[in-house]
Amino acid sequence: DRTLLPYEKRAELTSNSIAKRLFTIMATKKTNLCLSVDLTSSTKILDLVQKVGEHVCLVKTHIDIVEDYTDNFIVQLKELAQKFNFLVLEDRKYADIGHTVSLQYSKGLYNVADWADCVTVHSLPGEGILKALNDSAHSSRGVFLLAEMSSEGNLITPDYTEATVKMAAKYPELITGFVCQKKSTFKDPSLIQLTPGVQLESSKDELGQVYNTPEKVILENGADVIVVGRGIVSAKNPEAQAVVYKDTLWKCYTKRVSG
Ligand code: 5IU
Repeated sequence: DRTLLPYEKRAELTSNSIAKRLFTIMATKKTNLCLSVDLTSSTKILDLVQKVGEHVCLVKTHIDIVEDYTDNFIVQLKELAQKFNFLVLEDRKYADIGHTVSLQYSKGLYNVADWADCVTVHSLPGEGILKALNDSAHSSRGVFLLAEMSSEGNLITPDYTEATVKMAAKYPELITGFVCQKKSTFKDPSLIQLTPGVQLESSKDELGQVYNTPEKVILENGADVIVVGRGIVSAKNPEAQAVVYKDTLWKCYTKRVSG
């Protein structure tokens, strides 16, 4: 059972440098919280990250929703990443043919390859997408491959999930882990399970997002890094709420690894 090993042990097993760093950050900062900063103003993003940076292992961005993007925004975000010791995941969900994805990854306005420690990728187009990223990513970069989604009625089938996990096994140096919802999805303890769709109470939003509780996703469903967006971002006091999430999530993890 991959989920019973502590993060510091799993850090020793990885072939991907970002997975190693992320496991190590989680173990040293004692947090498995990933903040999804889905805000459209760069100053609001930086203000929030300044407040919660010490409580998270990973900050997840959607760079294409930022209305006032400048290269300086990235410089400042990376300074905060250094200061607070967290990694940056651009949740781009690449989904095109390899050639196009290599351009989207390393060209254009955002130059994601320059600054994102890791990115999310669909397996839908086939292996070429991983080949492309493997060629254009430098050695300290990682990919979270989408094996499942949190939204109601999504079209991913069990066969698709299984084929996704098989595809990842061919690129151990590139793959940081899977975005998935279930413990049974993969077995390899060197890979990280990133799970979105988490709030303190189970619920849904009006557009099909499904929320599970920390207990459920960590103790039953095998989540290693837990993505929280509106649970923190829309709270009256995001900083205080981040601490509540961090403590709750970490407690579930320690319970899991202590048997
Ligand atoms: N996200 C999901 N579900 C998924 C995948 C990504 O919610 O299956 I893959 C993203 C979308 C959003 C964040 O950026 O994670 C969750 O935000 P909320 O906690 O606000 O729902």
